[in-house]
Amino acid sequence: MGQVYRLGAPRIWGMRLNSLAKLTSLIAATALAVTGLSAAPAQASGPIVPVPDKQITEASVGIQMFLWNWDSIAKECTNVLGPEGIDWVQISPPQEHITGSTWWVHYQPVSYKLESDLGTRAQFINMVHACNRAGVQIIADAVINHMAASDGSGYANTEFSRFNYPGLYAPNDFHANLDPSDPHYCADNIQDYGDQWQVVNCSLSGLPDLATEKPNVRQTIANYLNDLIDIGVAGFRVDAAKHIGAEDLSAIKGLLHDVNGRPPYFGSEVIGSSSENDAFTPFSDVWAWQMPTDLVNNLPLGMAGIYSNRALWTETFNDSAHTITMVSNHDTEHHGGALSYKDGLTYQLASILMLSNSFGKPELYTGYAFSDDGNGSPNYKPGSDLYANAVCPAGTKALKPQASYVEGTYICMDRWTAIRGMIAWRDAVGASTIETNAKYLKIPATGLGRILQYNRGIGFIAMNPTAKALKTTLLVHEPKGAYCDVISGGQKPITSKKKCVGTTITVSATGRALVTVPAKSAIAIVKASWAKLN
Ligand code: ARE
Ligand code: CA
Repeated sequence: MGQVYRLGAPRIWGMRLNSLAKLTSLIAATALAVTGLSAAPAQASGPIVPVPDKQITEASVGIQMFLWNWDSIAKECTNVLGPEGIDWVQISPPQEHITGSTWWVHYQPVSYKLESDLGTRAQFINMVHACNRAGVQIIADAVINHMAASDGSGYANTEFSRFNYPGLYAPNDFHANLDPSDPHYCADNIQDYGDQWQVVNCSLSGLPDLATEKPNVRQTIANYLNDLIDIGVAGFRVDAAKHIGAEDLSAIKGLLHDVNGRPPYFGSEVIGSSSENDAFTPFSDVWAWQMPTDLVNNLPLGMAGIYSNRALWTETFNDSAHTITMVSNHDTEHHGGALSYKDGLTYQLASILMLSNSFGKPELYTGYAFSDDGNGSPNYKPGSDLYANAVCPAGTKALKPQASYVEGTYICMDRWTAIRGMIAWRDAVGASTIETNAKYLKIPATGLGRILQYNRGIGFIAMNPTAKALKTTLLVHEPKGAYCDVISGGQKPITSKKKCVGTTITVSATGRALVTVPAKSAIAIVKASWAKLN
């Protein structure tokens, strides 16, 4: 589509919708009871391999693994993501989709069979179990606002037409085919994103819009999501949530099975302002859509930019406990408007900045190298109609951003030394708040506007977005002694011989250290490692 990602005008309709939502779910539940369908029976037994029993909070770190097939994610959970402390993985949509080699076929569901070019149902189940065992929750991308914009035969040979999906939906389950007197009837595409009625009832780019106010439609969607929950999925990134609307979406959530005794996790994709998001935060998290733009604009300006970002974030986003922070996602990477792997170290630094900030719940993003934004990965094998296993750069090339990648190579940001180090840093430092520690914010005279340092009493980080290394003395506020930098040293920066894997940082009795912060990079230490070295 290639649109510029802009923020919609603030709209204040959240409060009204929230109370309506409760009423509607009550009505839906009553209607289901009358029609004899059962609504969300309490689950007798959980999945075979239980979901890791933890909630997604600001202390968690997630990652979107875009178009990784199920076998590859299973291996990555076991070998990398679990051991390095990733808490949750957002996977691409798992349901049957239209055929084709573009990445966006996955956003046009044909049925809710777990058969796609990313893997079979058996492979999906295997992945969920492997990740759950590794302590990594699976957050599935749920495409439930619409179905496919064409007629034909799906990836798993399901016959369908645009408004007819045997066993799931009949034509009158779509807004376009309701009786014209129905208040939800809309046969057009959304023309005005400022008109909330259109946003919910009309079609998004020709995608047939499900009548999610209807109890049978809600229940069909819930059956699909409950299947995923019963397998062991922890929650959902709800695609096009803005077009479902908070009222219908919260009612659908009410039909779902619990995960570890709690409702499943919901992240709602509502590209818009914080006031537009407000309707969704009573039952879900939302993404910080302005953040990728802020990073693109401000990070190249140096630390002054980072300062203004930090202030902006806390003012313009929703509250920290409901906000997922992001540098990019699959849309911004492919349609434009965010930093990407093509920006190399600057992209990595943006992710470091996000992980170092206690505001929000950080979600990293990693996909594959591409030249044409619409294309799926060249890793897609038209002959077999399957995505081959993700192949990361070989050897030490997997450990940091590369200047260029062979098309189709997976970027595998989760393996970068600096990212691994920062996940550990956040685990140690992340729970403390900026407010408590704002007094430690300093810009040293030598690097005015270029280095940010802060010390939360348990960790320290200095970032340098410029193209030149900066050597300077910083007030680190840590006890005297030697520390190992996690940016160059990674998750386990101390060797068995008590040496640093990367850079050693020596702090004086006055809490100062002479440091060299590499270009477009950072240094970061955790106080917890002090006792091991000194
Ligand atoms: C494809 C073709 C279209 C064609 C359509 C139907 O590109 O030309 O009309 O198929 O045949 C993805 C791709 C689309 C693709 C679609 C279906 O990105 O290119 O369309 O799959 O295959 C709005 C929505 C937001 C949505 C974005 C893309 O509000 O929900 O548009 N994002 C999600 C996913 C996408 C996905 C879909 C939804 C559909 O993340 O990957 O589409 O399932 C402003 C507005 C936003 C608006 C944004 C962009 O910022 O405020 O609301 O986002 O502009 O238009
Ligand atoms: Ca809709």
